[in-house]
Amino acid sequence: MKIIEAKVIVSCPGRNFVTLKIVTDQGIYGIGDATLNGREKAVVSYLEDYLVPALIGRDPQQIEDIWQFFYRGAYWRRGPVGMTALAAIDVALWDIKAKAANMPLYQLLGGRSRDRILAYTHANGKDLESTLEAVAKAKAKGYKAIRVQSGIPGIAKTYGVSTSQKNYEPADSDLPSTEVWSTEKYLNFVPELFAAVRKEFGNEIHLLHDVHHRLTPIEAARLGKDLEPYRLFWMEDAVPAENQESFKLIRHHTTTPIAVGEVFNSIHDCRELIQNQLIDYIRTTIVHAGGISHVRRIADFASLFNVRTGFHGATDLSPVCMGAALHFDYWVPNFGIQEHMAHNELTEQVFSHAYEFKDGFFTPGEAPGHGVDIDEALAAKYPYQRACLPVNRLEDGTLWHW
Ligand code: CS2
Ligand code: MG
Repeated sequence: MKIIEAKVIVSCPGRNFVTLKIVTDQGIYGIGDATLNGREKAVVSYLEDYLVPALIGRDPQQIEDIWQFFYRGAYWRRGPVGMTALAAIDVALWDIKAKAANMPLYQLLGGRSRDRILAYTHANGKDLESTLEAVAKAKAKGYKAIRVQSGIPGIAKTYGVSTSQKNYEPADSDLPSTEVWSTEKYLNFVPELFAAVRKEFGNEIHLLHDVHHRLTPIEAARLGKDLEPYRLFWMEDAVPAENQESFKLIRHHTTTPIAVGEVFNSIHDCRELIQNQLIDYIRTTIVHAGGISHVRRIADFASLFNVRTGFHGATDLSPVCMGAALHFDYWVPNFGIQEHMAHNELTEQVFSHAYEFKDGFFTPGEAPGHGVDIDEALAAKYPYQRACLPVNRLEDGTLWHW
């Protein structure tokens, strides 16, 4: 079997997505997600100018050798752009291999380890009252796990809170918009938020929260302690995770479970966190961490240290990534939970998928491959529109973590 074509499809059905389609001489093709929110064109160039020319003519069955060629052979290893480009190739090749074997991808990985895949969704509101309403809506849709984010009294606009009726979309302007942040106001409010959610909805539902990289380790330790009475499923991205060592301080002070990793792109970003059991869930995703071949290594390593998977699944990860992730979730022994922010109607039209949601859980579907496809003609109707993620400043103007 030979790769005869690999094309990069950029489309913006309400938000930008980059999709790689690899076509073989036997008519089988595979697709991979290559979307990096706010940096899409960088991945397009990395693929079109450097990786795709070296892909043509290769045997698509040699998934591992191709992975090593583009990782070890890159010289400039790791990083979100290169590892997202590599991930797209990897997922497309796994899609081809499973289609050639006429089996759903999870069977190729080792078969299913569970009957269904627990998912969590987002509930957010501009204030406490509207956030409680959003939690009620998510619960009514059948979710058993809900991420709760709220506007913070005294802060005009903050991460995770939609400013319209549409789903929250952080890449909201051509150039970075500026948000203002106050750790004090946040730390004063969040325990009150979760006290209100638990009072309203009881202890049955899993509650998650995304701090989004904004605290120092001791502040994160304090928040973790303050949230212990509300028994969160996890506290996510409490601190910027370049300094893996700093998680020792958080771990020392609180039993609130810790999740991190959506911005990681290789096992080296999380090795210390995992082997020292400083986290409970690893969130590296198939689209940003080198694809199925590399995330499988991360998950297997994590299984040695009681760390479970909790893949990132925001709307800026396309249905192709969601499909591949759900096949992986179906198989992986140390599965934790899968994030699911519903894509908009247009995206659902551009990307058909075999995965299904029912009563709080997903199943990946039985179609050969990962079960997701792209309607190229429809995708072509929605041209790319640059959209960048915001920046964040403290109230005194200091540039802070977004
Ligand atoms: C968030 C994302 O879903 C999450 O956990 O961290 O919304 C994240 O902000 C976006 O994916 C960034 O593009
Ligand atoms: Mg997050």
